[in-house]
Amino acid sequence: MLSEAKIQDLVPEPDAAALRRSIEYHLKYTTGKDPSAATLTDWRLAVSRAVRDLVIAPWFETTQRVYTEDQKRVYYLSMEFLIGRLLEDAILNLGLDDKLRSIVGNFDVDYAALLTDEPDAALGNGGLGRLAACFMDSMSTVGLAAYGYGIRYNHGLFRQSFENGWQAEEAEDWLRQTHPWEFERPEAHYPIGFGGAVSVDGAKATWTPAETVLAVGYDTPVPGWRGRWSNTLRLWSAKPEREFDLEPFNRGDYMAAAAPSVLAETISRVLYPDDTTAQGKELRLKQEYFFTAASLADIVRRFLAHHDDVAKLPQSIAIQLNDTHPAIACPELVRLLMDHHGQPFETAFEIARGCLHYTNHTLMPEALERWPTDLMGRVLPRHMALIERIDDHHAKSVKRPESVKILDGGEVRMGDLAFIGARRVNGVSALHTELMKQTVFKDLHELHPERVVNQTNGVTPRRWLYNCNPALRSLLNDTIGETWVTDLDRLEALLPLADDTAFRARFAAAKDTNKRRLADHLKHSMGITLDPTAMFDIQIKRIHEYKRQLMNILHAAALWNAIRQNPEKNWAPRIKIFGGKAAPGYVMAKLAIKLINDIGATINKDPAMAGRLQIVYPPNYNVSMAELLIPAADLSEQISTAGMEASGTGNMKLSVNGALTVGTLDGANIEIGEAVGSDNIFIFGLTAAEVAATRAAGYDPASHIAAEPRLAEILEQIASGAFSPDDPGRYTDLVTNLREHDWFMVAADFSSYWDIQSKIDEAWHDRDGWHRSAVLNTARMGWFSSDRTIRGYARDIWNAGTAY
Ligand code: 73E
Repeated sequence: MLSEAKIQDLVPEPDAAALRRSIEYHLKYTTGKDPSAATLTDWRLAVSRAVRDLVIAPWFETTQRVYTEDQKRVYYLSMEFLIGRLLEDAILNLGLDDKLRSIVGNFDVDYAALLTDEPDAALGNGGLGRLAACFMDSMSTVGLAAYGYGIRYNHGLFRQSFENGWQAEEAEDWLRQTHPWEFERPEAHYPIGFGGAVSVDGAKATWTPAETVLAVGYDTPVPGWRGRWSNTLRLWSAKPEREFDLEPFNRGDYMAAAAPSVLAETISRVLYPDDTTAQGKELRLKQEYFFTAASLADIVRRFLAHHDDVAKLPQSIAIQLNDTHPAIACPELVRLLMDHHGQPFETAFEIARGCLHYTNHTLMPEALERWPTDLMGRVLPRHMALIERIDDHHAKSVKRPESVKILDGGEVRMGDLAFIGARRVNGVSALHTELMKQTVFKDLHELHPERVVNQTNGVTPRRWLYNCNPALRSLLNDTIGETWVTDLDRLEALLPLADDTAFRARFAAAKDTNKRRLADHLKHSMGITLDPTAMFDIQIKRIHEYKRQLMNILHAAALWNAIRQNPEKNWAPRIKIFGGKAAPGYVMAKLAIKLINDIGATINKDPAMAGRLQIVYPPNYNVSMAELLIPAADLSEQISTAGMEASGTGNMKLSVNGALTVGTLDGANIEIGEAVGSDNIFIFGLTAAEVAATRAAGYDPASHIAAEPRLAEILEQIASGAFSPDDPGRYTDLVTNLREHDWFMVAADFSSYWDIQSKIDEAWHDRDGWHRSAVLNTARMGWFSSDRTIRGYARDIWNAGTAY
């Protein structure tokens, strides 16, 4: 372990004068600007570079140390890293907030505006991508030798706006200004092949690809808390092998001359905007192979730089596959070991399996990746042959081969490939892991009972408490000191204070500050007024039928009816806030957005709702918006159909910031409920087992609707165009679907949801009781730190050490 003195040396606290000089230096010599001509962005880049300089020493130190001690390295392969902004994160991490605020102020630059000038790095869709970002933060904070590998998309997740209540999408462009956190590594480049043919000569196969692109690495240092350790995130960008064809240029065909670069660069151009849905597109398969192959080439090169026996790979490295997106890693590693390092198939497969681990994130059939064998064979002929061989090899080694084939009905089932090629397979919450064993991986689990383990997700307390909630951060630091930042269980010291009136008042004041901060923001960005004393009832996540934003907005409409019928009742004043994007091709999700906006418009313009009920849906929910919304939430909506949300991580962020959860017994909600106690969470609805049994028995939504007049009434209203007078038939299909199919069981759960929301109204009126529960949520959520999750992976899966 590094001594404290050594840590200080690594990040020498710069005095204000040195920091100021560094900013001036970068403005002048890196950007080439004079202060009088500098734009806000010029200043931001100069400040970012001055801050970045401070993490270089620990970064070199970590790399050097891992190398000299030959530590086991962990490689986290993920198609998505949903990072968000980096500058404020780095500033708070290094404890430079006060200093920089005053230095930047002295330059006559608005510090807050400078921080928010940074575009979000939105290289992910939702929970899976954000988990990867939280893990990078935790792996550095606990001092684990790790590299993240992914794709440097030119365009991250699209920007969302609303046009007349409908979602509209616009390309995102985070790289338009220089991205000051990355270092291009032109020397770290690998040719990646596609297509072509394989020739076999005895035991030796030679793949001659038809096209080749270059993967070029871009490195971002990822400093752990106080910069005491720093890992690397390496993102691959696709470049042409040759920029330009001279022959067509000389003929005057300038478009054709540039063709190679256009073709190659398509591969890392844009993030597929689908969350929990598999895209069977050739380009997607190419993206997956592109970054996986580049990462493995880099990993093997680094290993061979100081080892000579590839059979020892599993002792030196552990590779984690974030879902099946990089599952081609198994045949690719086998290919490298056989075709480049002369290993026989069986040995190659065992070495590969010794290195690989697979995290499953969803059981939904539409999310499970399957590639047609003809597509796979065309794009990756050598891999297709190896997948067949792996399938046969596995089938021969087990009793019931027919039930566990990777190749099925002309398709490659990537989940099965990932499972068979992995040492360990994990789910992301206790319930999800159990369901994995009982459903999609039932047969494989029976054959390999030691393989499946659970690692319940977590979130980084740095970004999701310390950074996003300054009001609560100072209260916590004043009350229990700062150790909670790297040891979130310390929040338990708050437990006795839940009954302390003075502390509760301060806790409530912090929440109030956050609600006012959000209200100010929405005033400026949307021109709307929010009453900060109302309950902020928040549902923020991707729009998906299983997450049931629909049930939430139906509840709002039912509440609207009930309040109009009984305006004098003591309703808890509520502001329902929605945030989230729909995949551009997901028609039902986009219709749900329009319905939220239609019902919202009707409610918001009804004077009888003033001070009682309001609907707010700010467009373009992203990491930065989450950082504003989460600390301001009173109520956290986690209402997925039980059995469908693998874990959820927004649920954790909201609870640790003192929001009470209304939720189903799904994903990590169950474990959150166990942690915070049943008095401090509002659980409702069918269980996963009941959902399965109801479906098996033949679910009939109509009977539930008939038994719940509130639901029947709003469905009537929606179907008759009460919220869409401009197009009364807009929701006909949506309502018919609810009445006749309702796969996600909105009708079955609605009464239970209504009842629990009424209890929530009552609980709200007991202000002391509410605040007590809020304190207990924060106090008992320590276990949901991603530091705990990462220590779990290191111990149970990677067999890797941590320095802290
Ligand atoms: O429950 C969440 C989970 O908290 C799950 O839906 C999400 O992963 C989170 C982190 O574990 C997830 N995303 C995807 N699958 N599961 C996914 C699938 C395909 C493309 C993009 C994302």
